[in-house]
Amino acid sequence: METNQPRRAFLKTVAGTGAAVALGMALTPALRTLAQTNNHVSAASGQQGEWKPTSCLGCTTWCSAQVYVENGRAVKVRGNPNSKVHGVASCPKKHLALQEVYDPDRIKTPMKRTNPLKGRDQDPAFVPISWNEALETIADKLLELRKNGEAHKLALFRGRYTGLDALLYDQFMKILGSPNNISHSSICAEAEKFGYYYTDGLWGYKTYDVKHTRYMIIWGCDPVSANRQVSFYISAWGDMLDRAQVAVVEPRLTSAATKADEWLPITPGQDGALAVAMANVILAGGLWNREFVGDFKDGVNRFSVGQTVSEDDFEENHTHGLIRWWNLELKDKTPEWAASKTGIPADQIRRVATGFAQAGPNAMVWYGRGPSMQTRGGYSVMAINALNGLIGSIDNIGGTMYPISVPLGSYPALDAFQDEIAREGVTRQKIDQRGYKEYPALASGRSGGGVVTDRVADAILSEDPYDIKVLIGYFNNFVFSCPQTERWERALSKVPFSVNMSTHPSEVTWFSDIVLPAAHHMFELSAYTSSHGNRHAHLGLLMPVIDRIWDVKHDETEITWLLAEKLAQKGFPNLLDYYKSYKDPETGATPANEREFNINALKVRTRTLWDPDSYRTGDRFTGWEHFKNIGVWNSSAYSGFKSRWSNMNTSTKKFEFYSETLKNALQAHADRHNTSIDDILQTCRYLARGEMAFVPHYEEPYIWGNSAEYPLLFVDYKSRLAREGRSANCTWYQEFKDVDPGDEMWNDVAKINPVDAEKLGISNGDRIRVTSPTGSLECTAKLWEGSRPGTVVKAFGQGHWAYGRVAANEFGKIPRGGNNNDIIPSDFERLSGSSAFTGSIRVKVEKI
Ligand code: MGD
Repeated sequence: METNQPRRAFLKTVAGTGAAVALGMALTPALRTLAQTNNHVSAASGQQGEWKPTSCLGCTTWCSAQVYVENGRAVKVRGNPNSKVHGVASCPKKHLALQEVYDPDRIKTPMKRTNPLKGRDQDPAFVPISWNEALETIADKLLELRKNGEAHKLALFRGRYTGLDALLYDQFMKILGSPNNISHSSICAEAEKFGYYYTDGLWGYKTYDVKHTRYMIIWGCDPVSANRQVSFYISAWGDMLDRAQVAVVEPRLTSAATKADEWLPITPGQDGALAVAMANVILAGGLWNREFVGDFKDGVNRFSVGQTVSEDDFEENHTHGLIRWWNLELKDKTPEWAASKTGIPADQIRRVATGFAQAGPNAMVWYGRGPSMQTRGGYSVMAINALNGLIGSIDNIGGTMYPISVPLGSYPALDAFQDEIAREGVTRQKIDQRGYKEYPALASGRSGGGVVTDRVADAILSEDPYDIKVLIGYFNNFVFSCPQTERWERALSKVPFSVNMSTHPSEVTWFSDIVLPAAHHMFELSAYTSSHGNRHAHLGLLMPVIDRIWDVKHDETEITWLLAEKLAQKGFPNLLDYYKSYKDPETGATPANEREFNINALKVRTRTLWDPDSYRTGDRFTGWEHFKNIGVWNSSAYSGFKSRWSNMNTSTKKFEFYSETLKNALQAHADRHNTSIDDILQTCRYLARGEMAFVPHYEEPYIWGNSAEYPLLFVDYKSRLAREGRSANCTWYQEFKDVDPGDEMWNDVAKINPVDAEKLGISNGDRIRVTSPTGSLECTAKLWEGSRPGTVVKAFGQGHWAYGRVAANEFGKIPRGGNNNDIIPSDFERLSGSSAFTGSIRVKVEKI
């Protein structure tokens, strides 16, 4: 399917004027002037305003921002023009933060639960308490655990975070003696990293050289809406479209697809088939990159469909195992073979693969959650990234890039502050069951190296490996954001004592015993965050650009210090003694209170960037005050293209079409459980056996539900307004929800192709129930041709029942719309530990 709308004009406007246009408003000349000046007298109020630097944590993009503050009030936001990553450009999400910070539904004071019963139907009956009472209660619970030899029964849940997270997430836990710091990474995108790591050695996120690319295949993500560094990419998109061909592989018409040259509306779960067929076309057509991959010794292409090739005939340069990959997997995987599985015509597969390879090496495949966060997604994304390997676009101009590192200072050593209890506690098995036979979670090549976030609910319920007695959570809402939410409701009801540090009441808050009001990251605290894009990395400061309106504190630094003080008063001084080792790098002074601790930690960590005597690279500053005023440090522009070739972080240092790195990791995991790799793969629901386990390959998707009872496949995606799960109490989110193709304002729609709707007797606007094998939700039917026939497409984000008065129809009782996680079963891409949100779930739709 091809689109022919005037794509350049549309996207350039979105990019150039940031969210204003995306949100449906045009910038008047007066506003444009405002956006360009640093200081300004408001026509409305006559007040002098000022642009102040900070950063946004609305998603993994981590943009540096500026906030226009007038008369003490934040009134407007934009990208920080000093950032070389995105400059003044900003995605729409950043603007929503204004409504978050001034939300009347925020948590304004510490509270405690007075209803001892926990459950969705139990009003917690919170009452306000003092900070002192809250801290006393928490400190007592922590000390009780240690006294009873149960230090490990403390768990800390982390969602989004700042660069200072180590103070709480790592150091606090290590000194108290618990191994259970649990992040949200595996409900975010760990399986994406798996595809890179086991081919080109990066356990992390790529950046994309979009300004120099000539062909882009976007696979299962929407770079102008979500995924990485949206602010930069939307600003570069219009020019990129003038220069490059774009093909989008997606079961739904995304924002990027509306302006692409080709849309390949793939059947969910069949991504691996498409990837190996494209590889077949590239090799059989002799289109691979000789400089990167190598060639047949006599220069004659022997990749012929159905024929094996002798390894002796080919000499590889910067890659490993190409011939084995061809012989084991690719030789029979023609576009005709893939067409029946993917629903994409063979000629389109051939055309896109050929155009992409001919544009190589200045071309890229950019993939996201769609093909990766599937039950058998690990091998699919290895196959997709292997296309980048075939055309030599890894670490190459116009291709995919490794992140540029930011040279940060180290934190003071903490070993001396860990007592016997702490040293023993941290050696325990983590509560998420990582490293169990069925949860290898092979992050960075290690058995149990990564988190399995969503297993925690079941582990708490079954007390395997043990029970959790004290839980502290911040900046996360797992009752809403993890699959099969009712398990989390039961699990949190079971934990005897839990603390939630949050800006807003949430579904997690509902089950908590103590609630602490958190400072808003973008406007009310000091920290840092870093990002990369546009051939640069930046480190941006988060700054208190406005006075705190309510009695809130920064969770990672201030609350942590106050807890350390309380613990010291009660006879456990180790944590406070350690935190006191954060001396001010300028004066050498020991922190005397939570604010000084916060600033010292920030200065210690970033000293290599702002202190002229510690300077290493990138932007130069005259000192801390100078850095604070600018608000962002930039690296130099990346110029080391191809330096990673034969210098990759894989076992062979090469790009691995036959992954020795994965073989080693699987073998280590199998050894740990005294079994074979085949047994591990069977346990993890993969079909591969023998040598197939080490090459990127196609597997039939593992699907929940049978097609007779559940005829449609469910497609979950992120709104371009989604500040992860926390936009729904902003009226702008509801008001402008139709910026997502096919969506509607103040509504939550499941988008169904008219062909399917007719068969089901469903009309536009009908109230419907969508049911999967593990749950159901209610929302509105939208007939939309942008949904591939056979699918139901629905944005994640609505369905909150305890996130404020806008997000719910009736707070605490009736959600607004439906939460996709109520119908997504708890399942995993086990090799990476990721939750499976895509390509794996069948549903039925009924009119109600
Ligand atoms: P959120 O749901 O955004 O985060 O899931 P989580 O990590 O659980 O909830 C964040 C909580 O932090 C909210 O309660 C909010 O009020 C609070 N909060 C907001 N600002 C602050 C602050 O400054 N400080 C503190 N302390 N608290 C704050 C996110 C996760 O969801 C992610 S990262 C992804 S990528 C997944 N996306 C996704 C999806 O696309 N589809 C489906 N179905 N599920 C998904 N779940 C995942």
